[in-house]
Amino acid sequence: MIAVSLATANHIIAECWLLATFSEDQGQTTRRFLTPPVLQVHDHLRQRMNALGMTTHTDALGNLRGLWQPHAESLRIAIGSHIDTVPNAGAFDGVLGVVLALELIRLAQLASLPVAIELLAFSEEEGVRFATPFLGSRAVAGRFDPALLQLTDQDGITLEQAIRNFHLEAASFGPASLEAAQLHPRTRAFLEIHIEQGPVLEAEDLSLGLVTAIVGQTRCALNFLGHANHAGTTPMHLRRDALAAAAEWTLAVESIAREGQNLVATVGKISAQPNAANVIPSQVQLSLDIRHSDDAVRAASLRQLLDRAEAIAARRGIQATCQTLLDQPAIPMDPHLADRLAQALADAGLPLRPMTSGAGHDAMVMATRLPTAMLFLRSPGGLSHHPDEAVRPADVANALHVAFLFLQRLVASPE
Ligand code: HGY
Ligand code: MN
Ligand code: MN
Repeated sequence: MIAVSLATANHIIAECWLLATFSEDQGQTTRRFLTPPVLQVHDHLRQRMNALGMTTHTDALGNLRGLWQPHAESLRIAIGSHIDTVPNAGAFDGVLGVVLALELIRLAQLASLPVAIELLAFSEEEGVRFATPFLGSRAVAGRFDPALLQLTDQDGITLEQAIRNFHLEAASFGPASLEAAQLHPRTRAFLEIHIEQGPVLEAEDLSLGLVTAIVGQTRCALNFLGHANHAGTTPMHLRRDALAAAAEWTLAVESIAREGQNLVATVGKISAQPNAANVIPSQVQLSLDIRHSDDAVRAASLRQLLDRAEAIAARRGIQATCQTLLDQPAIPMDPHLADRLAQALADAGLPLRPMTSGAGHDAMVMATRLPTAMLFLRSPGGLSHHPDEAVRPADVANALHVAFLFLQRLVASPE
């Protein structure tokens, strides 16, 4: 029987705060895909893994991977989460799952559990730098489309160039290294431990949640094309103002999502050209993020929003176009693994709270490849994607304890 102390939990939290200092921006945590601070995170995690006797390597998509394998034929599982962040992020989204996995491996070693564990520190889950999420886990799950290599970031650097610029151990990047990034075929299960990033566990005063499914999400890039003109001489009725159209549509997105049941839709990014106070905007780009647990509802709602964009544009004499960047179906977690997690929660004397994840996770990509389970920790204040994101030490201790009990159950009965 193991007991996870609050001291251990506090060490884990302190390590997440340390990793949060590895950032593109001074004084806040921003760590986009394969930017320089990722090298600092890799150096730190690689040292930790080597100290645990793990072998490590960086794969073709910049995922840092570590392997603890007591015996060549041990039951093999993968555990991990992402190390990239949104701009001005908190210290726990993604990284906590990686640091917890390190401690879980240490506990498995102390208990001489006959299990091989691959630790996956995914390089790109948020989809910030190339507006496309889950790049790292797509490579591990064998779902990476090489056409994505031509995506460009805000500086015009392609995804392929970003990979080549990063000091990857895999000297030659190409189809062979992409193939080599795929999960070892003997891997039986994937576990991701993550903060809930929402208000449910906090509202019900619960420490942990058992994820049963992850909602589907669509991400689009909208473009409103109007006509620039002089802000002082152009009468209002003669304007083709792209920003006014985009603003009208943004409010329509909010009102249509409010009318839906458990539908969420967000316009998070906007850029306007020529972006001058005395010029009527000729063109506006907006992002759309729309999510629902039912794929048919998500598709129908997206159609309704795009029809609305076209109607607004037509009335204003401008054009509205949409490029879909991600169409990620809702994904159920593996029921057998969920049962074991439920048993582990009971073993730990903790209540069972099955729940759907409104946030996307690498687990939804990994679940297309192998049986996958997710465990949530309470998000104090229901806050995430915010520098005040937090976790409670007791919840971290509970998560580690339940994950260890889950491992024990998996080893005891792998089928
Ligand atoms: O956007 C999300 O759902 C996740 O935090 N990447
Ligand atoms: Mn995350
Ligand atoms: Mn996130």
